[in-house]
Amino acid sequence: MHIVQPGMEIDVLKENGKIAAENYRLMKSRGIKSVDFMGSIGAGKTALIIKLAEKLKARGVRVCAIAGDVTGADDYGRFSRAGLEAVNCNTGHECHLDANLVRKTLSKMDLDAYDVIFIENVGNLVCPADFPLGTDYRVVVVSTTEGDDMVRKHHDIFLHSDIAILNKIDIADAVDVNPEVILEDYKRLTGGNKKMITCSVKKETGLDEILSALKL
Ligand SMILES: Nc1nc2c(ncn2[C@@H]2O[C@H](COP(=O)(O)OP(=O)(O)O)[C@@H](O)[C@H]2O)c(=O)[nH]1
Ligand SMILES: [Mg+2]
Repeated sequence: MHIVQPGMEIDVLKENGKIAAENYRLMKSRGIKSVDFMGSIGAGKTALIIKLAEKLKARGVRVCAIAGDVTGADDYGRFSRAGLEAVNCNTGHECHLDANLVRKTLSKMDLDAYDVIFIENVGNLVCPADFPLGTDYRVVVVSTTEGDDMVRKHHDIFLHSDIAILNKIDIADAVDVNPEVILEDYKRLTGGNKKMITCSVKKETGLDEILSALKL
């Protein structure tokens, strides 16, 4: 039987917050900008990170990716094959990265070698929301192939992220999804204070807008 003590969840989140603040200070002390990419499996996080990194590398920016997954090295392999320096970070069982795992991963990296670190979180729209990692930006990536109801079903992750991205605009018609519905839901949820950026990683649209939203 799994018993959760009263207050335990709060303590875990508090401890995570403390370590996230340390991660933030560590990366800032080395002049690194960092981004946590959250979102469902298949939303296009890996593909997006590869494209954004290519654009930054063309400008001389030194980028590294942390590939967060429960098990395996699939995304790590994709980053590496795309010529993006990467570090693999398996959670083992957990459905999200946490600040402590990221701290351990950062400790294995040569932080003086990078200007930007992109972290790909474990694919889902629930668990990562509660666990900031200490990045400059938290980004949620969703795609048209997930249907039009993800904002209505997953308030927390959209409220906890700084930027939302709607990917796979190129196949919205093919999957019978009207992007306007998702954009409207997002606007209603966030009170119109934040913008959801539409993009197609495949067709390479919207990528410059994402970089400028990340101030990169
Ligand atoms: N049509 C289309 N496919 C995409 C787009 N972005 C990603 N994909 C595809 O969607 C699948 C999942 O992408 P992936 O980057 O692995 O998603 P992740 O699980 O969020 O990392 C892959 O087959 C990608 O090639 C896009 O903008 N349009
Ligand atoms: Mg991936």
